[in-house]
Amino acid sequence: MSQEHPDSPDQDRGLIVDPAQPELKRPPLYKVILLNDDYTPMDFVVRILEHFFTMNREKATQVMLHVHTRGRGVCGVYSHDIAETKVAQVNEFSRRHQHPLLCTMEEV
Ligand code: TYC
Repeated sequence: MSQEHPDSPDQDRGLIVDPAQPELKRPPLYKVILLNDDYTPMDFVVRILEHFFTMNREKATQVMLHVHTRGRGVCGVYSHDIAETKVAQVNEFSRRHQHPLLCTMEEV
């Protein structure tokens, strides 16, 4: 009586099965980038960095000064949806306060 499972060794016909590797690619990450301009007050930029990127005053001031002198700077690295939300929140907040400050994102 042969009630064995088809995969059992006794039924093996020498076929080597290469199990498919699951495709597990890490989701891409995005840098949220702040751009310099000539008009947005420095303390407004510091407030943005404290509020939307949970930086303390010292870190926020350091990042603001980096953007001011270098033209752009990274505020943080996030998944696509979080980065997109941060960019929208910062740009909307800036517009509402009538400042030209711009925030953007790019893949890491
Ligand atoms: N350059 C602005 C000024 O001199 C300050 C500033 C810093 C603006 C960073 C935007 O992302 C910015 N008032």
